[in-house]
Amino acid sequence: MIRLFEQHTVRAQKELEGMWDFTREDGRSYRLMVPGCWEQHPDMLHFRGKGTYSKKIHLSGKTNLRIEFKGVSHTADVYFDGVRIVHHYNAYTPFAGIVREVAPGEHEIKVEVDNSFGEHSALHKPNDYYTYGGITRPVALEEIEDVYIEWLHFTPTRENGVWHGKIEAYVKNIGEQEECFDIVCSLAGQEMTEHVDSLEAGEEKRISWEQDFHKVSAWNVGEPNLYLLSAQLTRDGKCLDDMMERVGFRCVELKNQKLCINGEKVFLKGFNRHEDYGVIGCAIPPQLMAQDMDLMQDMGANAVRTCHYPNDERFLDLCDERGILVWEENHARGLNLEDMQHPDFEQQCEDCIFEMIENHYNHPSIVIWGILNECASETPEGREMYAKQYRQIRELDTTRPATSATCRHFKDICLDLPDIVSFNMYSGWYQDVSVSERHEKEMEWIAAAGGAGKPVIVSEFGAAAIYGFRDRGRCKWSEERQSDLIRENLETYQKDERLTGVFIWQFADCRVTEEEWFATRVRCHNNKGVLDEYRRPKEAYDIVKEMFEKM
Ligand code: ADA
Repeated sequence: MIRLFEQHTVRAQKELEGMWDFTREDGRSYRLMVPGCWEQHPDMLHFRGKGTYSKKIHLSGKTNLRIEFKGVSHTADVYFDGVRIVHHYNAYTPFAGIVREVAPGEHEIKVEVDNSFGEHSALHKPNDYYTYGGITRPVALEEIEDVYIEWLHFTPTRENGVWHGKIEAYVKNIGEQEECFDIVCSLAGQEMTEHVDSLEAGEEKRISWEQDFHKVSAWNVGEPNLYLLSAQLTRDGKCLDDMMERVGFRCVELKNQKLCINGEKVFLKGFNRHEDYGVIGCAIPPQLMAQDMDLMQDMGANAVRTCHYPNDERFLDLCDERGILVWEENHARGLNLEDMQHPDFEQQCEDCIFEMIENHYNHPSIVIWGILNECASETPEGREMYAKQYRQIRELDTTRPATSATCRHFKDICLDLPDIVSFNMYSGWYQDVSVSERHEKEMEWIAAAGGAGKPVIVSEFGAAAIYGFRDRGRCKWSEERQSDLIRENLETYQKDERLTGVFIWQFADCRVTEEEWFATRVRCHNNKGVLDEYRRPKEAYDIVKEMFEKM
């Protein structure tokens, strides 16, 4: 499954799922499932390095091919019949390669994959989550004409109770001739057309329409109404290409220190969720994504934070369908100033933000963009990079607020930059302090350090528990202690009118890298899940359910 809805009925598209040949850098060969992580194979439980996937395809006629990878962890070099067609860094954003005028017959796709750490990687590093290896998300093989639709964007706004929509189509001409064409878009029974006399060879064009929509139902948490935005590119009555997107009429605002959806304030009751699942790593199939969603909603959650990277589009599709609000963030966790001054850091962040917003722009469930979790926001040099990334987000999307989760308590010098101030706090776990007292100090500091008047989110709080470890003394690492600390935190936050949301750390236990201090993590996992990595609920599950239902 490439998406939870069909994106093309004219463009030929198929998913290259199934067994691919795989040769590890030491020459050993395997057959591996795509999508999948190579760590699923007993020979590669901890393999960090390079390997090459390959697959033969057969074409019945001459065509241009577009091969889109939804996620390869963490660096990919893609070859078509031995010629490199695309290189990509970062496991968490889609990318595509194009091959023109491919003859009918058999061809070979090779993907060199590298999940190693080192000077070539500023973002994928030893960390409190695991960088798996493999073609971990779907691969789409598409046949396209010389002129085709690269993306469709939909921007809803509302004035005086009337919904207004801006639709943009981004068309590319990869041919050697000038092209003329018509493009027709339809949304909610309304049609928009444009004739393009000339698009020069190698050129790209953004075509946009704006319309009022009077007979639509809004998208919101309790009522996630979705509409299909469809576009067809035609010439002389023949349809050359098409694309569908699924969109919602909703707008996000910040009013009186609250996050508002369609003018109504909302309190985010959320989880931090890593893309990680026992035995299958980060290659979570839609069935298990849906189960995660069922579990979060069963506990009364209405939000999820994609810590700490852009998520699989199918998960975001589910959030759109379920009315789950999403804080999606670029890929960065706990990088100090030295890490941020890595020569590739800024470009790798810029690419990740660009690809995240370009590909995920239409998801009505995404209501917040996040950057740079717990990076060096206490330094002037770090501040420059925070400011640059906030500028990039606001250039790409003026409709959603931006934030960043800080842990630089009492010394962060960037609180004036985000639209929403967010902080991670582990009172009672890392510091044996009263949650309520520490919370007051934090809120006073935020107001004085640039956050005055801004909505505030407690983006992380929680405690660890080893699944199955029960202790009547409620000692640390027991399920009982985790329950007590989550309850104490939520009792404090539910009373605080200054907050617009909380995200529990974390939904489920996740694997971490057995390097640096992360190797001290019991089981080489971050054990603060309310469920373990196999989605077995700990005692805290029922505490969260009880508390969220009261909030
Ligand atoms: C930080 C970090 C999380 C996780 C958490 C923890 O807040 O943002 O990724 O590492 O701490 O469990 O300590």
